Amino acid sequence: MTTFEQIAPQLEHQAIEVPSWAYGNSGTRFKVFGSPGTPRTVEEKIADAATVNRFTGLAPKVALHIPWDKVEDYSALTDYAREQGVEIGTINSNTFQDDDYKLGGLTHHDPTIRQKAVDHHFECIDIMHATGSQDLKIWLADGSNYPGQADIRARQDWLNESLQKIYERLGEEQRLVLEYKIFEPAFYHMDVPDWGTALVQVQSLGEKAMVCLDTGHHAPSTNIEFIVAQLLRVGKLGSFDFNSRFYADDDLIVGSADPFQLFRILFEVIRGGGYEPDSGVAFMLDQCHNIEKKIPGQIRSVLNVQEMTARALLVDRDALNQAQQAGNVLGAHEVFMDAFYTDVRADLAAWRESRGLPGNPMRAYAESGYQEKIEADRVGGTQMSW
Ligand code: AOS
Ligand code: ZN
Ligand code: ZN
Repeated sequence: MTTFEQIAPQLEHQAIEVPSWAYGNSGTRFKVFGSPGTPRTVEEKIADAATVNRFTGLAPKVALHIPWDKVEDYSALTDYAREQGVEIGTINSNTFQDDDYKLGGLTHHDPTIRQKAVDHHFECIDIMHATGSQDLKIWLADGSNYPGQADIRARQDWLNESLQKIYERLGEEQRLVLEYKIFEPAFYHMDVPDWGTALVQVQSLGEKAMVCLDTGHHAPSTNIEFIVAQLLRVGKLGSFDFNSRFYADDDLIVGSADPFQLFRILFEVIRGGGYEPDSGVAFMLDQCHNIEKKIPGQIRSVLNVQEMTARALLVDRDALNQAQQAGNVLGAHEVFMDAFYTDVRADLAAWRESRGLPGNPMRAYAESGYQEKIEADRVGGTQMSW
């Protein structure tokens, strides 16, 4: 049996990047609810992200989305983030909210629109230089709604040309991570619908191009941990967008809908070396808090990832391997499930306290007065959406 004491040192380096848009108002196509205390500026979003880190020690970076988080001076924003105790992480591009991109961005049939989308990514890379960000994350809304509407094959070539241009612009230490999604907003075909397409595209670019796996972007019943294993096997898993879902891209709190799936994913990450500090696999959240308070929503999320990581680390890999080699089907399954069913909450609370963190970050935040303060202070101005 592996014990908590044995795995505790491996929890030290865990880092989960939080998305700036989790602190803004969001919703569905039916309604975006406003909520008291919502940031009115990028700085206020960063302050909230830093608060999540202060209470958990788990979230040292905040991802930005351009143009949602556009500012005049990114060096000043980087300094501001550092003063708050966090770094600016991944820069996310956005080619889904401009009328020109109605029929596609990087894959559009018109080369001038494709170039416009490429230029947007060049701007993102400039921002990355100012913020010291490593990753440019590209998620494309590109696709079509009706069979025959678009040349789905030519668009793969146009996508590749566009990505090539972006890739060539990257700095030495920078990476491009390409995210795939099965559907939405396009409903007939997406230009990057699955990990196979993402892999084919990034493999043709080079070493600095990787795949981003968003856990909510698959068909129901997809074995996501298998995709994790395969991408790690070929060295192309660049990052995760963690969230959980009941139906499609629900963007709910990671680990809330299916904690066992999160456990299985994290086990394969660990098994495949993706949890090593220098593995190059970035853990990120991609979530929206439509009805719950946003900061506690984020605290809950990073704690869920930590808790399932601890349980996945508890899998006795030697015993598992022995049982597998012996063809002991139920013995191997039992080793796996023993770890999943281990309640690590009390051990984690004690471990946090030993490091000067609150044992129960949810309660500590609720008692801190931060929520009441932002609700009182942030009146006037315009609350940010996403
Ligand atoms: C969209 O479904 C994707 O998950 C992207 O990662 C997107 O950029 C993010 O959700 C912000 O909307
Ligand atoms: Zn995502
Ligand atoms: Zn998504």
